[in-house]
Amino acid sequence: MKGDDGVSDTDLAPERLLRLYRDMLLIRRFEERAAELRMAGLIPGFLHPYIGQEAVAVGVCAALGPGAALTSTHRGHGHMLARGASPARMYAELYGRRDGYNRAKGGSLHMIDTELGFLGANGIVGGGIPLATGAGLQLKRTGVEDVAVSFFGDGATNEGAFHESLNLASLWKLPVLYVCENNLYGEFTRQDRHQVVKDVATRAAAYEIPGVIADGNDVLDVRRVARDAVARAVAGDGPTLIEAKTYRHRGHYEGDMGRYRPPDEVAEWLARDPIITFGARLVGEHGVSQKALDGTATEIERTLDEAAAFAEASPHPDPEEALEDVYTETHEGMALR
Ligand SMILES: Cc1ncc(C[n+]2csc(CCOP(=O)(O)OP(=O)(O)O)c2C)c(N)n1
Ligand SMILES: [Mg+2]
Repeated sequence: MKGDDGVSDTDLAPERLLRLYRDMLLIRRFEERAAELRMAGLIPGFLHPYIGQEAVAVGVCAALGPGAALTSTHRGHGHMLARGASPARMYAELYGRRDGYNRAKGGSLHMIDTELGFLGANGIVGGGIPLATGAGLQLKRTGVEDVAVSFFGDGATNEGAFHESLNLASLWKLPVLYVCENNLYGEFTRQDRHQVVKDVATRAAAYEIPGVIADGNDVLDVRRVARDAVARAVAGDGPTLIEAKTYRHRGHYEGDMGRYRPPDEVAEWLARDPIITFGARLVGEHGVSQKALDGTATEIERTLDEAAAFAEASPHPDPEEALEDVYTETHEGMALR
């Protein structure tokens, strides 16, 4: 299968396993430090931390080749980092600086890197789902054996865009992975108060496609399920709906204390931290040394030190740049640029 390493979970070398650990920890620390930088006044605007859900982005991206197309959500930093984005350019974008991925016009909610096939975070809940469907259609029309992936939350599966997309993707057998990260909440509303289904995966039945549940706190389980879905997609058999059961450790956005969640529920999920549990498995079952884990953590701190310094040193865009790279029309329909 194109881009896949063809290596089963049990055969993954310790270096590959350590890489998955590293990618998850990078996301965790990127987000924690972003929260601190925001508190220090260096990052303006909203941040929706991906903390707790790292195994989903890393597990799915580990199953993809370089030609895949991805769409994301308002909680998108983890997806972009798992795809291999530069933390320095991401921080620069969050700081609102010229060296940011989108020269400060994207920010957290609309950061894009088309070179990575990352078609963007999205402030519109469910907004990335039709985009990935369109990317899947393009792959199919041009005969490219690769996949499109859409990440979205449980809340997004109540949007019309989700249902319309699955309907057409099923009908046209598009090579798309629909990855629902069910973190049990849409904003401040618990899942059982915003939808009747407990398992979002059951919604696949309406479109006669597979609906598969993954342990979203287990990076290897997510990778396994994603690999199966990629194989099905590139074989021409159509899309798969993956539901990754997971939890966000913090509030909906930085500043939300998340008090609407029962403390025992939070404690239960914190005990299943995807990074801590995977680290313990690496040491206990895969012969990875604690020293290697510690070295990985040190390397990540250095990378993020440099990333934050890069962002801070990057100039603010000139006000005149506001009209570059945007398409605007006046009310008379006259293009400004
Ligand atoms: C179309 C639309 N409706 C409502 C909102 C406000 N909103 C932002 S995030 C969010 C909750 C989304 O929940 P979910 O899809 O489960 O993602 P999560 O935040 O849990 O990652 C809502 C309702 C929005 N941004 N876009
Ligand atoms: Mg949710």
